[in-house]
Amino acid sequence: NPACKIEVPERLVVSYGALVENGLADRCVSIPVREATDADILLVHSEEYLEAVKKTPYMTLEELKEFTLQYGDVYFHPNIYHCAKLALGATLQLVDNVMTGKVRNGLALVRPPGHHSMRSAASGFCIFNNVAIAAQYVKQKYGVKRVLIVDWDIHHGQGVQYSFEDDPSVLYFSWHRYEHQKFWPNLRESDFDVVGKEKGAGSTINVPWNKVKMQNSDYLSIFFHVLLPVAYEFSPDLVLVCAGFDSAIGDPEGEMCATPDIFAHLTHLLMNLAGGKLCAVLEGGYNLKSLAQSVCQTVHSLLGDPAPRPANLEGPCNSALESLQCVRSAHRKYWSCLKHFYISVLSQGCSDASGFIQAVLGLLLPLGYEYDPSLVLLVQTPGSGICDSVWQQLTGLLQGLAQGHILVAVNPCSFLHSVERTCIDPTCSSLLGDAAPSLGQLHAAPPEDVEAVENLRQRLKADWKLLQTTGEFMKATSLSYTNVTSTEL
Ligand code: Q9C
Ligand code: ZN
Repeated sequence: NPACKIEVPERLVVSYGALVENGLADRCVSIPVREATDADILLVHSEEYLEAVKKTPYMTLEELKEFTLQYGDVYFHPNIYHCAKLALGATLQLVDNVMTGKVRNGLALVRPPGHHSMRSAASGFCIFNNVAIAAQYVKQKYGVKRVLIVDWDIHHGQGVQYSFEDDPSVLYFSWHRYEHQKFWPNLRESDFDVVGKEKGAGSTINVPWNKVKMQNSDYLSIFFHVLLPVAYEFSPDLVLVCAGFDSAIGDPEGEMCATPDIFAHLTHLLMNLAGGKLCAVLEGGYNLKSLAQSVCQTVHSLLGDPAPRPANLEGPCNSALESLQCVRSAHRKYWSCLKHFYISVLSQGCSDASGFIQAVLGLLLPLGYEYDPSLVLLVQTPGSGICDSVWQQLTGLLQGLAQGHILVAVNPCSFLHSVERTCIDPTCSSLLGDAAPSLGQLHAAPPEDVEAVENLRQRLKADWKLLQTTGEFMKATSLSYTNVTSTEL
């Protein structure tokens, strides 16, 4: 199928080759692959579909073409059933090794990709839904309570969304090229107002990109103002990434302009969730050069290397701000972190973890990324009331700035304390690259300081573009956004 001529074996050859050339492959633990079993596949797919795919290795070319016709933008090579079992098996091997603590995190370099395949249908180069099955697998095998799936591929992983639309234990986030439904797979259900069903309402988060050429600032703004606040409130036990790199510059499908460096930051920003348990699984990425560089940036961060200074952060474009605003209002009723912007750092004396984290994500990180310092100086003052795990989250997140150049001045009392306890100081642990312990599910932050902090944000946002969450479009179309609260306006 000519629509599929970009999903080629060279994608893995160049990705792995770049890891070897940059000395990254040697620093990783290679995990042996296995073939997925029928039971694994049936965690998400139907028996009829599995039986049909099983027959493809024995079909003639004519029969394969005929079989393929019932699905969209996918092909069946006689070997693909075998490859799809290895892709899924590799994903599950990674998840097993992360869950049992044998490795800290990892990237599964696999093809065919998975996020478009549905219960009874192949789609968009995908046969079995590697990541959706991995989420079901960890819930069943390890009793994991909450899984976050971050789909940074440039296409909407509709297969993942359908698998979990009524399941509150799996939070699915996807951004995708949408262009008001003009872009493949052209689904109404990829829009921002589709949020999940029944008990799962609020646990599907769609960020449609209605223009091409989105840049680093657009991606970071969505992380700071949508994904990260919700992810910290959700408090996952495991983070799975549908790691498609067709969202990087030069990709013929995505046509976006984010640079490969951005994946170092996206990865870094997710690494303090779930105690650092993160499994990235390759999805798309069709510009071989951009793909290889993006894969290296992701692995650098997974290995704990400092991230490069983020390039050209000029603030989000208006179309991105419109999407951001729409997603936030669609989800305001499900996530307390979206009800207000920055909360409760002042009079509460930082004793409230959820308010503090919201302020860090919504105010401190956007300012820090835009300012682009060459050194971060973090001072712990006595009596700040910041508990160890919150302090570790802060120290971890700030290491994404200044290429990881950070100098921390700790409160001498807490230092003495930790020597007595003969356990490692939380600051040292974070500087050594350990993930911060999970904060647990965050409750709604107390509302007292909303007004004061909101005033501060209003004053700062004229000069700091990464603080903006509304754009020029609001002036022209504010009347049509009737569910936007006055706080937001
Ligand atoms: N211009 C993944 O990235 N459309 N799948 C192809 C050719 C299908 C993408 C149209 C794109 C599927 C995993
Ligand atoms: Zn894709």
